[in-house]
Amino acid sequence: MPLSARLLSALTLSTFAIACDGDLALKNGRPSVTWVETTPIDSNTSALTLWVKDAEGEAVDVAIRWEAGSQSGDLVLAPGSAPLTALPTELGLTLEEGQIHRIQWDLTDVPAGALTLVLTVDDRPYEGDDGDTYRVTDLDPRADSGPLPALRP
Ligand SMILES: [Ca+2]
Repeated sequence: MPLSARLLSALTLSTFAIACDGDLALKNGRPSVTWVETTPIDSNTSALTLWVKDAEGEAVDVAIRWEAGSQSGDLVLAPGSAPLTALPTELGLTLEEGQIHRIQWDLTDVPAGALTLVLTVDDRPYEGDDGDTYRVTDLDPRADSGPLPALRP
């Protein structure tokens, strides 16, 4: 193959690779939290179950805050809890609700009664925009909540 043809071929290949990268970035499905549920463990700890979904089955970070009237705070994990970062979602690819995860929530600084959970879900924590935010209202973490929907505002 003449040099010019090889150069052209190499150029075409690299252009193709760039185009593919662009397509992949555009096609990233944004992750979501679909449902949450609390189950009390003791007076200051509740198990928080959450279902997390991502179209590509990517690992997802979930940041959670609570709001109760004029008070609010970051969710504090109880000692020994599972993490809220790099949550796998592959097992939920074919499930409408996504993959189930369960963490333990330290309620020491959380007031009694119902509150709102604000969950931000990100599959690309080190690049691009922050993830989408979902809200769960009327959740009492010291009670069996049953599954409650997480909704976009
Ligand atoms: Ca994704």
